[in-house]
Amino acid sequence: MTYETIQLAIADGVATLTLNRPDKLNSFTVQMHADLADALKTIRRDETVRCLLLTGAGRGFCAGQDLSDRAVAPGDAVPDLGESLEARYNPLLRSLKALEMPVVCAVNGVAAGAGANIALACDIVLAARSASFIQAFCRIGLIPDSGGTWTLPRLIGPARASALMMLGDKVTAEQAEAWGMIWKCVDDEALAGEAQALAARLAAMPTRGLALIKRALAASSTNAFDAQLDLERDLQRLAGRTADYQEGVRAFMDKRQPVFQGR
Ligand code: LHQ
Repeated sequence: MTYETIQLAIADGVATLTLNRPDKLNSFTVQMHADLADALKTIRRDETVRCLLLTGAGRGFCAGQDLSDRAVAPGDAVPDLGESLEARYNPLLRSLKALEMPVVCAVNGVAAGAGANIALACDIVLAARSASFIQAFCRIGLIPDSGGTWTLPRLIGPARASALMMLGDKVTAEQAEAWGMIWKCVDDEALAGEAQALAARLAAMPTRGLALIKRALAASSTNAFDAQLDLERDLQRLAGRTADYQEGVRAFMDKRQPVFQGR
C-alpha cells in the first residue's frame, strides 16, 4: 500500500512500515502523521498481521519533526508545540505501545529528535552499525518528547539519559547496544535481512502471549512488586486460555514443532 510519505507492505504475518521521505531524512510532517495513523488502523484491523516492522527509506531512519514545517518567521504567532504533541506525536506513541503485537524497529541510519524516541519506544530495536541516536531537542531549545523522558532513563539510567538529553550528543549504534539502549547493532548490509527474519520469527510465535508480555512489561515500570504479581496472575489467566498455549503444550508432549496461530 503506498501513501504519500510512507510505505506499508503486509506479507506472511508481518506488516512492514517504511518512513519514506528520504531526501529529508524521513522527518515528520503533518501528512506523515496522517499516513501513519491510517496505516496503523489498517494493521490493527488486519487479523493476519502478527508483527510490525518499522524502518526508514534511504540513509536516515528519521530526523524527528520536519523543522521547515514548523519554521517560525519574525512576527508569526508563537507556535503551540504542545498542540502538535497532543494531536499527532502522543497518539502515535500511544498507538505503538498499545498495538497488540511485537513491534520491531530497524534503525537504518540517523534517528534524531522524535525519530530517536519513536525508535526507542518499539519492543525490539536493531540498528545498522552506521546508525546513530541523537536527542537533538536541546540543540533547538526544546525538551525531548515522544516519550523520551520516560523511555531513555529506564533504558540506560538517569545519569546517561540526562547527559544525552542536555548535551544532544550523538550515540553510535555500537554504543547504544553496549548501554542496553537497543537490542542489537548489526552490519549495515545485514540489517534489512536480520530485521525481516526477526519479524517473521516473532510473527510465527504465540503472538497473543507476546502481546500480554508487552502489557506486563509496560505496567512494570510503575507497578509495585505486589501489584505486578497480581497483574501476572491476571495476564497468565488470559494466556492460559489461548489456543496457542494448548498447541504449545501439545506440541511439547508430542515432541514436534508447534504451529501457532496468534489466537
Ligand atoms: C531536515 C531535518 C528536519 C527538515 C534533516 N527537518 N529537514 C515535536 C513537536 C513539534 C515541533 C518540534 O519538534 C518536535 C519533535 C522533534 O523531533 S524536535 C527535533 C527535530 N529534529 C532535529 O532537530 C534534527 C535536525 N537534523 C539534524 O540535526 C541533522 O539533519 C542530522 C544530525 C539528523 C543528520 O545530519 P546529516 O547527516 O549531516 O544530514 P543533513 O543535515 O545534511 O540533512 C539531509 C537533508 O535532510 C537536508 O536537506 P537538504 O535539502 O539541505 O539536503 C536537511 O535539511 C534535511 N533534514 N533533518 N528535522
